[in-house]
Amino acid sequence: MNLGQFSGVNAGYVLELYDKYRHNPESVDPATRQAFAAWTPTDTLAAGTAAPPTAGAALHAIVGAANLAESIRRYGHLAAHIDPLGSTPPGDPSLSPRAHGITDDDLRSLPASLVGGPASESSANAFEAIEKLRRVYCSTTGFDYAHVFVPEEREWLRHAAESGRFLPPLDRNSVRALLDRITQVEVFERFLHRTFPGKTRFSVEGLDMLVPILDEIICGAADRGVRQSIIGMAHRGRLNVLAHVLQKPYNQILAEFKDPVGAARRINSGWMGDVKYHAGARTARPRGQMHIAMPPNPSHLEAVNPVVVGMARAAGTVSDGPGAPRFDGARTLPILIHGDAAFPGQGIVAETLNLSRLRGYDTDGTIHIIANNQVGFTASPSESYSTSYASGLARGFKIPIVHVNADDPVACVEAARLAWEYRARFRRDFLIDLVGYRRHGHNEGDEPAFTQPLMYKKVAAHATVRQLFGASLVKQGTISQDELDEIEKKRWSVLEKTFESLKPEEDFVAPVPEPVPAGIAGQTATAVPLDTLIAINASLQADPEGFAFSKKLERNRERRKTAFANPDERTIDWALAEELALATVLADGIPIRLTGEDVQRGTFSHRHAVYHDSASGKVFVPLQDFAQARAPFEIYNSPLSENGAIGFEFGYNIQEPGRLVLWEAQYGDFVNGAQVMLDQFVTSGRAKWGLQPSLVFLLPHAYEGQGPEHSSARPERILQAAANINLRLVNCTTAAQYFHLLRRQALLLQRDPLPLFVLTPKSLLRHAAVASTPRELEQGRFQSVIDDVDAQARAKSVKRVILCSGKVYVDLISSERRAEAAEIAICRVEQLYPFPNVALRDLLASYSAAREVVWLQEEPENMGAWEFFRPLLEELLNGRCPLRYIGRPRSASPSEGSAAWHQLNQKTLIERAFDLRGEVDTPRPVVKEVRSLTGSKR
Ligand SMILES: Cc1ncc(C[n+]2csc(CCOP(=O)(O)OP(=O)(O)O)c2C)c(N)n1
Repeated sequence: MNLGQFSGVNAGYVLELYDKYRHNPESVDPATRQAFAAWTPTDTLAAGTAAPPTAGAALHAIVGAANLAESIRRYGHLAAHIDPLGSTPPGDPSLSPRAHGITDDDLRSLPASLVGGPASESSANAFEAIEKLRRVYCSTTGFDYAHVFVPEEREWLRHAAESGRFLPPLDRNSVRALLDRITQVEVFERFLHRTFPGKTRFSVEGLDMLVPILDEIICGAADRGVRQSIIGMAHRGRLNVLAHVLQKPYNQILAEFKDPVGAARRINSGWMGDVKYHAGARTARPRGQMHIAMPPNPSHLEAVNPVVVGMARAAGTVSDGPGAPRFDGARTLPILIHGDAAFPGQGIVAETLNLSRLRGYDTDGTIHIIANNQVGFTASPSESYSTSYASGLARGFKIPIVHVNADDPVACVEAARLAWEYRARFRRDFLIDLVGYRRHGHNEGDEPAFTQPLMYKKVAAHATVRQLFGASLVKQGTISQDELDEIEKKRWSVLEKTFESLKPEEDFVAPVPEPVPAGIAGQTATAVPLDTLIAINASLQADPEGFAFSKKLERNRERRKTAFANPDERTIDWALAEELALATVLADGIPIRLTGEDVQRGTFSHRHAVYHDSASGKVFVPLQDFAQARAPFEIYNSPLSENGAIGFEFGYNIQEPGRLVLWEAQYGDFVNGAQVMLDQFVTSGRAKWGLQPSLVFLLPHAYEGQGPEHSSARPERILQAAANINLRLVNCTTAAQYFHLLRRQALLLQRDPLPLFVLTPKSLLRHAAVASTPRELEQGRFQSVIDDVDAQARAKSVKRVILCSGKVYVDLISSERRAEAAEIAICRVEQLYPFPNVALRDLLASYSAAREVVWLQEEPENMGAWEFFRPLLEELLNGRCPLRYIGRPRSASPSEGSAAWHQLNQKTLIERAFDLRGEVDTPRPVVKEVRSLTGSKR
């Protein structure tokens, strides 16, 4: 017999065993010894060289048996009966002895030890051991872990599956408690179905075991000292989980179904509320030792994933002193519940999984559950994913997967216990693919048989998991039929009593944010005494002992070191203003987290918040290592993600609102890759759910001739979402303004938190016109509008007031035509939202002789702030003088694709700004001229 004909890892296993036997026959068990004794391999086998060995039939059978065992471990899940509706599993040829050239009789003649593992221990021969393996791997659980690369983990998973050590106890009390829980879950849905017929609730029925699975994970985690669990989930089963896992009182849920009109009267501060199956909750008291939270969820499936892991990261980040904060994953457990169509379909899932092992994002493992009802709205699995299972994506991330039949409560509980133990031991993600069905249509008013007639014939005839489990317990004699009925009756009566005493108006509870006293933001004192700044800067810029800075950074470092030599000299550039702002915030005891693509150095090589020793590669982070710091600073280069990365930071921010959390875009326009996060969470989270985010977005951009991307950070998108004071949008033009702005944001975290969008510059980062003096940090505060000081001195002769924002201001004041434009005032609107009504009103009033006000912007007319500002400015002017627009024409693209074309347009823009000839009555928008100049007129 030629050993070379055996494929698979078990040829190696047999040879290893044989080698052991050769050196010491006593080292293998007697049956194996006997098999090897009948086999006479050539010397070449042992040496592993030249001619293939020959052996008798025994060798063939031995290798076949070992390969069969391995195939069952790897592919047994393909034959597992994981579908409660009874579809035939695909199976795999390698699961049959024939595929390995052996028969059951061969197996009977071989020792059980060839199969290995716990299955072999109590078996008389290999056949028995293989049958035991089949019961483990091909039953109602499909253990799918062969893709796990770490041998220690794989071995642990193998042993866990085969030993059955995570099977739950099956004594009377335990199974009765499980039955009671399943009954509670089912009765809740049936009660709602009967009481509110046709009302959407996205019932869990068909996946009822979701709740006991969560129980098991949470109890396991609580026993091991985890104090907080954060659950993310979509609509399916949410009400049930809220009621039973988060202990949201029945009366609150029932009141939401009643949708009382009176509750609407309480709506204020822009609060609009959301549908009940998007609501979040937090357990008021710990459940056992554990606090459980579920953030609110938008309709956008899976979007909540990075938010939950960000929350978990924040909850586990210990920020009790300066330096780098410590992360303790043992404190918090994130759990994500996915849909079987949404998990493979939504890219945010991959983005979130990709965060799971990254420094700065790792949460020590998330437990994922796919609530797999084998249908997505009306789509069947073959229309939803190209992988074999809905969970396929997780394989690439080497996440162990257990597919489990939702009609087998014992198997489900085992899967949950295994998930928790794996997570606790290896601190990595785990996935349970809970395979069930959907009892009703997508929602309860939907007819599923239109599209899945065969499936729904089966569903209609299919008993519930409570009925099946209850019947099996009665049959086994564990409980009586009367007890079964009694449990159900008790659960109905709780709901009925609650409903009878319901007072919908009072029971309806909505989170309404506290109104903030007017003027807080504008009055926030952000100046820092010069002495303090000098001391902090000296600490920040001190060279650590023996650290070799890059030679190319010498000038930069020298500039920062000497920045305070003359307090009235413009020595503070953008990066230093930022470093000082963050340092002073840390000195005030407020922790900071800054992330984004390449933020440590800064996309434009300006920040250098993390230095790398040229010789050793060691890093030095001044903001983690300066004497005055009282709070930790963390800074991470994010992965190349916007949607996932922003979702994560949003979660971090709402979990720990006392920390200043900043995210920087590589270029501002890329923020649109996270439009879902902006729309669904950041800008509307307050109106829908009463959340109070304060996340900071730094959005570098500039019209510099580099094409349609990176020119605009698309302020129009942010302004479109601006209402009810839900955010701040700023485009500031000096380093001092940026300094005061960041400090203001930190100081308002507790008192007036709002998301802050900062349109930050690119080439202006080092521009002399943007640099500020140390004195400007020592004095003043953030100004939402900056007047033209020179023009103000001759206000009576000013004919045109130009209002502009951001970099274009520098283009205007750097123009040679500026000197001769005495009749023109160039004023900056530094804060675009909240609209600086009072400041602008006063400013415009001060130019009483003005014959026109111009809004000037670089963006096309349909972009930028113009369309938002126009009605507001018209209201302020109240017909006193005309309001004109100078800017690029309406355009589908934010800017020109050629530098030459850009320069031409920019030049025309500036010329128009200083050209008073065509004023007032004959407005000539730049649009026409630009088109003809570039020859693109149609
Ligand atoms: C991003 C997104 N796209 C589309 C929808 C509309 N939608 C709501 S539920 C649903 C089906 C989801 O199927 P699945 O993930 O299997 O969850 P199930 O509803 O079956 O529990 C769809 C397409 C949505 N909510 N979110």
